[in-house]
Amino acid sequence: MFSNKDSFKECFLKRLESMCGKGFEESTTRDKYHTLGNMVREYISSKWIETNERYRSESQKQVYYLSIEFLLGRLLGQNLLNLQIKDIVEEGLKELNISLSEIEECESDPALGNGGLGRLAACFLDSLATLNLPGHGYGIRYKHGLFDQKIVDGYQVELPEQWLRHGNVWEVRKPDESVEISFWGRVEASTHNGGLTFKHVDAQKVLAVPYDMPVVGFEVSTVNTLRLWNAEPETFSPHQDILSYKRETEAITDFLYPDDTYDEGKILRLKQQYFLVSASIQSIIASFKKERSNLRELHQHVAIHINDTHPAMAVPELMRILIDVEGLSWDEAWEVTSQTVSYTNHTILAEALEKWPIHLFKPLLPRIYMIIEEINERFCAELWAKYPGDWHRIEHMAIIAHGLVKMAHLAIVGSSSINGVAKIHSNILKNREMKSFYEFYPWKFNNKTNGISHRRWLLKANPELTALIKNTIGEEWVRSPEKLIDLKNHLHQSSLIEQFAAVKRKRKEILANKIAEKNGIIVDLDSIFDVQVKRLHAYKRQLLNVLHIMYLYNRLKEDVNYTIQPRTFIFGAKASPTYYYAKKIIKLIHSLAEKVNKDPRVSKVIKVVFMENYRVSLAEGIFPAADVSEQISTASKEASGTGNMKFMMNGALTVGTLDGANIEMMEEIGKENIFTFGLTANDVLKYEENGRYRSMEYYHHDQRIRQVVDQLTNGFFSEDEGEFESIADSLLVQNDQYFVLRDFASYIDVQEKVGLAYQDRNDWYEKALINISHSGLFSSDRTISQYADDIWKISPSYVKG
Ligand code: 8GP
Repeated sequence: MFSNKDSFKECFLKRLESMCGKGFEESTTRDKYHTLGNMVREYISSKWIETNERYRSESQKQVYYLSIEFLLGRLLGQNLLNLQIKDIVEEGLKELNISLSEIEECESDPALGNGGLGRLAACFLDSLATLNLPGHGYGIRYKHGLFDQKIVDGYQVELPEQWLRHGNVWEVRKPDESVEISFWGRVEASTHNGGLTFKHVDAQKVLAVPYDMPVVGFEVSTVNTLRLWNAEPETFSPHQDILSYKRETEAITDFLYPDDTYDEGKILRLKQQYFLVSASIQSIIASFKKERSNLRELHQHVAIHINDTHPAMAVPELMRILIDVEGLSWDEAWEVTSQTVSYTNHTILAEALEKWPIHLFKPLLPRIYMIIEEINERFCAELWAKYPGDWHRIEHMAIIAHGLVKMAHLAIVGSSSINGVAKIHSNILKNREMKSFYEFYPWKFNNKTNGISHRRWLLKANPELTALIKNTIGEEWVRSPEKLIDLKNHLHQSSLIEQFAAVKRKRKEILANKIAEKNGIIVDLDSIFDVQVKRLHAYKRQLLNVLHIMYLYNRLKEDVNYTIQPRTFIFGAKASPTYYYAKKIIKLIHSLAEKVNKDPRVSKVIKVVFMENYRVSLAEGIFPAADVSEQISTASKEASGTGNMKFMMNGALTVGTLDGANIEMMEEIGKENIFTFGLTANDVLKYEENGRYRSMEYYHHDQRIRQVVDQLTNGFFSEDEGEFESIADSLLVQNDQYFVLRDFASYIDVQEKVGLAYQDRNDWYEKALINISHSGLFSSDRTISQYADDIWKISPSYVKG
């Protein structure tokens, strides 16, 4: 191994030859990436082994974080940084005439997630390792992660993502630790010692093979594990049609979130969920049993966290293993299970709350279904005892009702803790969405406001800002991000403001170059970089942003004397492949960009840019360059948001509704350092209850609204007047479910304020620095410490001596 620049160089050259079978001159950048990646993984391995041994010898309580998504992003740069060998490597490579950043570009971006929930899981892993907490991730090794987005004529086209095409240097396949998963078949009951026992027979068996990836803590010796399961056929399978068995099996881990519009897709999704859960629980129990034998004590040594409802079958699966395999009684197993499992809810959107039709569930997972039935019966009996005769309430709270298995109810009943992801969201859960459960189990409910890893979103993404902060307040904040608050003591220094302005400009320049290269659009560095990057969804209201730009366009066209602070509107978003409305919005953004950017006069003042294939690696270049962060969801709908925190940490000012964590950001920085607008969550909830909102009234009474809405269908954008009719319909015919028109005027007002505020340069940058100085609160280290103390009851494990 290497310990300095020279030994690194020597090692690297030798390894390059032996790994790639080529001389240095002939090797490609990818060869170099693979060589370096392998060296780094080797560098990690002794710490990895040591960490596992330490956990074993100290008998520490472990937490296992089960998640159907881990949106990791590239690992090479982050690992180098966390291992503190980035400088050695970068300098060594430079002397060999190789650029580290070029090598990093070669790494594919593991996109094993859709958005917020998956990226949160990745930040959590980073924090767990850095805080020396014994916590590991369990997920699925999808062959194809979230699709690659191509834009063709303004339309989104999806291409299969291929992160494994060139192999994955970080993973270690562990076939010896494979486990069997059973689907289909039936349950056989028999009597044993006077009691009934159950066996799942005639099942189709599938092998779950673990691939372990190291999770390297920052500047510590802890290396935790992310275990990703791969589905493989069993070698000696008695199946007649071996080919279709193989195909069906491999399909389980082929794609992230297959389309579940049709039943076949639903079954596949359900299979994925059970596959993840069963493999993980079996593996957890196996490692528990290596050290101990009394499973009645499992909850004292193990915590299992379910990230949203996708892994909710952890509850019946753990019950199954404890009862059918380990011989515990129902009551013993229930005591252990309900104290081991905890659950986070990430959304209140009805379409995301999973409900499985019994007719699909029961044949696929007969024993699991039986156990859920029993949990449900016992739970309903408890309800009956507390609310005798209140059928309505019991029906509403039951786990199985109306032909459906309700996964959120299962998760709540089977968990010791249920948390939301921002204060407002947790309150909505308690007072509305899950009110009846809160009344029944008040002690289970709590809040854990989300956080982000400042190591990825500041140290790695924005080295220029990192250096400036270190020069200003020293380095303590790197380990303790709450210390960023010290920046506030330096705000009076005009040199700090100037230096920050220079950093921002540099980062805008880097992004502008990328935009020029990818989109062929030249943007003005003096313009406000106004950014909305996130998944495309009606509730996130990219449409409100678009309508505002249309309004500006109209003003600029109609009044030659109308002046505004120049702006570059930047979008990045993927739309779910079958979400037609969202795909139309992407097309609309492109049509608007075409109109604006091609107009000789308007384009001098505003530009519209859509950045293709938004993903973690692209995001790392966008957040540091932003002046304005758009967080404009309909109040009450965005559970927390985490992009808002990434922008804040990089010194962008938020234009936001009083939704999710925006509210807590405002409480931290003060009203004067954020631009809020629009309905509050209470306003929205009231409207939803009383049904008094009429979008048509806003259309009729506000000429500005009428003009932009009409432009959606009057041929303003395209010859095909029907192109955006569905969007116009969503606003008028369907009464604007997300209150876009209701918030339009307020949004225009606040955007005007933003434009004016930007003109006072000093004041703007001071506000930006205030945002940065308070962003430590939104570090995932804070969030994870709270989970560790309040929910999992785990403590750090340090190397002795
Ligand atoms: C997201 C929430 O929308 C976002 O507000 C929050 O910050 C993030 O989770 C992390 O807590 N929710 C999801 O990504 C989500 O619900 N995804 C499931 C539907 C797949």
